[in-house]
Amino acid sequence: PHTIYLKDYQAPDYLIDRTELLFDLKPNATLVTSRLLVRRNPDAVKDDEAGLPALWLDGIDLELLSIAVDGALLPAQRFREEAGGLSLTVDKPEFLLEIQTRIAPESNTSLEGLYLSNGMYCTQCEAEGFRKITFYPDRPDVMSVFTTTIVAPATYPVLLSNGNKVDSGTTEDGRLRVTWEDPFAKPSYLFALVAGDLQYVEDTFTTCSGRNVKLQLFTEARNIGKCAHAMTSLKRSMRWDEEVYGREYDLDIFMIVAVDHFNMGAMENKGLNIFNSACVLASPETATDTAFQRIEAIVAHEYFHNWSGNRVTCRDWFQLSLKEGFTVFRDAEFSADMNSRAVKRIEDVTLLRTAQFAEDAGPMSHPVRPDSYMEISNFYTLTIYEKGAEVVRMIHTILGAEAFRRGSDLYFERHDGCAVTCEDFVVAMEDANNADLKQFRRWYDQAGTPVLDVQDEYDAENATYTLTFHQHTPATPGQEEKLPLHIPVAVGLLGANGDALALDESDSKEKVFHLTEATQSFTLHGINERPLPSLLRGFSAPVKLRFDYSNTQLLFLMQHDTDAFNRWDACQRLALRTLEQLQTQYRAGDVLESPTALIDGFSAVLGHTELDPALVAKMLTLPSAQEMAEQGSEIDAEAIVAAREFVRSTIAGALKSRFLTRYHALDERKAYQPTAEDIAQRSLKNTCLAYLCNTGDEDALTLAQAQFERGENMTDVSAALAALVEYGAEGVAEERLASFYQQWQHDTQVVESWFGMQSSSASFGSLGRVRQLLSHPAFELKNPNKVRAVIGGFAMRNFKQFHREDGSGYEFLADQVIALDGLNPQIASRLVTPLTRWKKYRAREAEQIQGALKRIADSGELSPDLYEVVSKSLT
Ligand code: B3K
Ligand code: ZN
Repeated sequence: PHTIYLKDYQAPDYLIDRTELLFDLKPNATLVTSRLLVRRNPDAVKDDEAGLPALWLDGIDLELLSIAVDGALLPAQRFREEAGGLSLTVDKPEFLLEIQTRIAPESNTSLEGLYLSNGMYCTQCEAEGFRKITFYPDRPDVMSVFTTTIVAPATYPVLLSNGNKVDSGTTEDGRLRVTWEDPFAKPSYLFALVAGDLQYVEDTFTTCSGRNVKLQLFTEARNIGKCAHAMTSLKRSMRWDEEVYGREYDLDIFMIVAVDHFNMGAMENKGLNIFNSACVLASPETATDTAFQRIEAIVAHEYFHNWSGNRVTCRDWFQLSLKEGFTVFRDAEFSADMNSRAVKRIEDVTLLRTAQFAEDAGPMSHPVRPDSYMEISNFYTLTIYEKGAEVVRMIHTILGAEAFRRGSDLYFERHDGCAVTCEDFVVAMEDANNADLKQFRRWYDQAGTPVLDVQDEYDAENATYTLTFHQHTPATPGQEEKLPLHIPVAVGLLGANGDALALDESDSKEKVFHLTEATQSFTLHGINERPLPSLLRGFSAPVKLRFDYSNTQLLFLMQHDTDAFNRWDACQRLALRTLEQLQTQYRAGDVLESPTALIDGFSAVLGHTELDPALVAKMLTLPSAQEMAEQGSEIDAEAIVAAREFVRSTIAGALKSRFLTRYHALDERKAYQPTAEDIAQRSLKNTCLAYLCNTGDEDALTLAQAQFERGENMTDVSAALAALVEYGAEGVAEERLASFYQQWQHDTQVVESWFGMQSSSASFGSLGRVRQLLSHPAFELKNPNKVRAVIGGFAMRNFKQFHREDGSGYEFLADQVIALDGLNPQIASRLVTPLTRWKKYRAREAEQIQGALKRIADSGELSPDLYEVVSKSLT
């Protein structure tokens, strides 16, 4: 595998004005005929005097049957098949190219290109999957108008592709034929095809200009009762995008298809979004609140791509965050508007701090706009998505909501129908507002998480309060020198009675300081008492903020901060600090000290009945072991587990009666609804239940048992089951798991979470159990959801068992990754992540993990995907 650099970007030599595709579907011999109107690109770097350049077409795993130019077969000396594609010498500036290839969807286990899932044909083309379908300039800056004809046996009554259906009929031999035409020019990565025996639910949406759009959601017959929530989410997204961004849908039809075998969440193909079943199908009996909210967010995300991604797309894959960062920001704001804003922010920041900060500090660290890659599939990362969204959010914060909207309007207007860069986005934001984001641009090309150290000084005599900020970003692989960034820091001040203090004459209670230098001070005047600062409100920048708060100050912020996010964050800081101290005590062999400050804090929070229960639930949730690992300088897995278990059980014991009171108060019998209010209530109730069961008391487990048996909705049932599995006796857990499986074995989504619940359980999910799950009849190594549930659940969410001191967890993961690489490189390369950060562990674990990685490296020829991650991790 070789490295591709942004600096080498060159405009394509040829453009494809029209693409006509004909698919004759057969599981092991699908014929693909393409007719391409090819034209020399006037904007290419060129010297045509010396003859026209060769036309390069990407192609992988294709059997080439014929090539014709303007109706005549192309002689053999005019083309050459090479690794990864086809090179043609045509010597005409414009021509019609016809190519026929044969492919075998049935044996395609990479789930990229055209493949079969439960007997249904579907495609996944982003980033470079189209080249597994036919020879084509498979790059996002070649945009073409597509017409697609599908021919299939009558057993595949539903034949779908992008755009509008323009023709349908039957062939002479009785097969079905349908033609779709997509009037919007698009890159090949947005192409999609689906063929199957599917049912659908239908609805309509009237756009702001009064056009009627048909909405269809396709799935296998057994899932037809699980489509309502996604449909509601879709309609809400469409309305929201009109209201908040002025973006109207553009085709007459919008389709969603649910597919069981899918590498990621979903895909925004023009007019035909394809979804992982787990990210679109839900019913109260089978899906948890978390699933309901995830579906709402992903449906919105993919829909929003219609503008931020499809109408305006990326010039090259280094610009991926242009569409992903922006679209994640858009979907986060949508979810915030639909649900609790603070809780949505807390969830996103938790993910960022846990996983993106770790990525930024590891061997795969890269900027939001990377400057090189080996395999683009490896760059669909938390940095591109989540940090990219934070960068867009900071632009929103710096410019303000109205100015941001002016910028986005200009961006869409200026670049509609084009393939552009992150730079174009920033320039549009500047031009629309006469703003200067020169220094801000560094966020796009500087990797690593900035650390922000803050000191304060109060001058009682002059009533001034000064905050001094010092920023620095640690070096990352290939980037030693870091420059100061433009960091917006939102700040509020609290007085001794807990009131928000006025920060200036106009009485504002919150201010955004713009840090642009390595060290910078800001002085506020007219501050008549020593204030307590509430810093980086709403997490206004993706940095690690350090300020020397005392426990008392953190408890005060937890009680009084008007910024809900910072209220939670104060609680997290207190918990992280407590856990850190306990790890030190554990390592020293000392008696672990009771976490009294944290208990006081939790007790106060639990008593706060007017606070949003969802926020309370978040505050009561301890940082995960993964987050603790990211926090410290050296990872001692055993100490992390010991400290965390100690804190949890001590809190559970100390506050048992308060948890019980709150549990009963929240345990109302009512019909399930996935509303923000009800979800909040259930989340706190089930948080209380988990703590109660953590005491191991019989009455608590009986409570869980009763909740499990009532079976009112999947949220309550699975929370109760998870608590029984984690804290109940092993025999009880086994029995409940078996009866649950018995009941739900025919529901794929439920079975997936049943797998995940076991493999991620610290007490139940031993390696032995996980191995058993791998040989369970419902497990399928070819299904990414099952792999993620069982193997991912163990390696990524079961810190305790995965890090067993004999290193068996690491060896197991290495074996699975090796086995998977032959089937599905993208999944193998994702799954290896927990092994990539070995340098951060204590010597013994570091050596074990490094050994497992080396074993993968030496196991034979790796896919480019896995090779890149493993080789970068080992250097
Ligand atoms: N754009 C797709 C991701 C494709 C990943 C390809 N390996 C989903 C999304 O972000 O909406
Ligand atoms: Zn996306």
